[in-house]
Amino acid sequence: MILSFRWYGKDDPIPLRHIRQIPVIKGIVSALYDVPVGEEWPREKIAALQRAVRDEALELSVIESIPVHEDIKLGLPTRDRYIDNYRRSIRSMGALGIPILCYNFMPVFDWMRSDLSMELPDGSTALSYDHEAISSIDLKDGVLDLPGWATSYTAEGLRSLLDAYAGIGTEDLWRNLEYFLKAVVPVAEESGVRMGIHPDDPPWPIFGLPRIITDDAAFERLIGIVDSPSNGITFCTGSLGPNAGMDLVKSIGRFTRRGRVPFVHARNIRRTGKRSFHETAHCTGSGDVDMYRLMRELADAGFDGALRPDHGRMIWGERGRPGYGLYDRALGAMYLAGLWEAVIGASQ
Ligand code: CS2
Ligand code: MN
Repeated sequence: MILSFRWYGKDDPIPLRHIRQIPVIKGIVSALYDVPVGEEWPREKIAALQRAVRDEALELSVIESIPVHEDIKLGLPTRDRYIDNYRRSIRSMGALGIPILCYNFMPVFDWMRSDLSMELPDGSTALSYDHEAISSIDLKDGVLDLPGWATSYTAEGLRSLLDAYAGIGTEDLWRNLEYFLKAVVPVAEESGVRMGIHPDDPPWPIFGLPRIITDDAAFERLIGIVDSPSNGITFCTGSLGPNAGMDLVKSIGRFTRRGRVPFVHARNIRRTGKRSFHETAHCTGSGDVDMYRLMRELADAGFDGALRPDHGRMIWGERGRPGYGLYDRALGAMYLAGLWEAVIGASQ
């Protein structure tokens, strides 16, 4: 298992030098943040990122993410050009020996929360989600009015994108995902890159937009589209955790045993209602995700991919990118490393 840590590149307020001081971290999860969505990632830029990581005695283990252009999700005729670029970017990853690619297929928005700094009883803050609050938001003016939330869309851009999705239902989205996977997975396999789709977060539709990667049935359907070790899952415990009907331990074991889990996001959440939850510290006692049993099951299933602490709380007065401060993620990393050492009976 490669214990890894997400780094947002040179603009991340947390330097690699600090990440390196977390003694258990071996891998870095990163991306290029200055390539327009849909364009090919220049190989020399990926190589420069890899060099910067190696200069701190770490390894660039995962690219998270190469974003999938909305035209691909919408199934527009322009998608073929973007898919071609995607394939070329994957080839470059493979040529540089970067083995894992995380991506998602969520329309318009990535993860969604109603509050980016909900105060927990101990004075720390965490991200939280309340379905009623999200459902009461009206996007017709193209403005997502949530405190602290930055979207990359102009009002006009968001409005026209939402219009474009008006005719897209769940099955359309599956069809478009299928088209994408059939085009890119063979290239990933040839290149020695394992792709892992990130589940939808939260795992249900928001703003009337379809969301499809939400449970075991979806994973089963996904891996059946192209039967390849390169067509896998990023098992994000915090994204799936709000789905109370899912047995995460069973699920992670089932798909890991089939060789389809190259990457794990370890994050804990506490469910506070049918469609409400907040994030917590990583440890089992803090939330509803049984981290110990998950790690034991992963070890039993022979997990050999990368794993990273996902969102942390803000503690000790730290300020920064929501979910991506240093302190709580570092605590999470140490905790996860401790669990892993115990379940495999050896240090890494
Ligand atoms: C991440 C996602 O911050 C997070 O919750 O897990 O933003 C993730 O990077 C993307 O969904 C992957 O494409
Ligand atoms: Mn995640």
